[in-house]
Amino acid sequence: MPETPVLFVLNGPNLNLLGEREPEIYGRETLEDVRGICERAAPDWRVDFRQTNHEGVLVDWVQEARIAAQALVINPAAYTHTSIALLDALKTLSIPVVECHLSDPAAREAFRHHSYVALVAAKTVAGHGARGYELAVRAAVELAQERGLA
Ligand code: CA2
Repeated sequence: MPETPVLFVLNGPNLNLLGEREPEIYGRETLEDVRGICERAAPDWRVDFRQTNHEGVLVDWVQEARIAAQALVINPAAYTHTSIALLDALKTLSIPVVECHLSDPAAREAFRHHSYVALVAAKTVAGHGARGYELAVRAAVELAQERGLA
């Protein structure tokens, strides 16, 4: 039997506060709720779901995904708009990358309008709240299957 494919779902700074603050922007679900949404959206995959407040840790995890994952969903939070280091790490991947945001950054402050991650993402899901993760996971799984990775 082939090995269970692995999906990394990586979350950036402050997303550990999900459900506790600013529900009008980010919704009422907690990050643990989002983990469950991701696991249910990919029942045939092992979902490795993580959050960090540190840019370098996110870079380390993207590098880990090169060898350990067949697809990646990432909500880099504020690093979306600032991190060339993260972009450079993502550029080294040959697995599909799907960018996911709870809110729609394009409809918010001007400083959120540019995404470095969008330069390498096969798809971006934004503005669907926690359910957006379900859409992002399904898209990542589909892309990996299309590319023969899973
Ligand atoms: O909409 C998204 O998912 C964002 O990636 C969230 C980031 C923001 O910087 C991006 O522009 C869009 C912020 C995450 C902060 O998460 C919080 C959650 C609850 C309470 C406070 C912050």
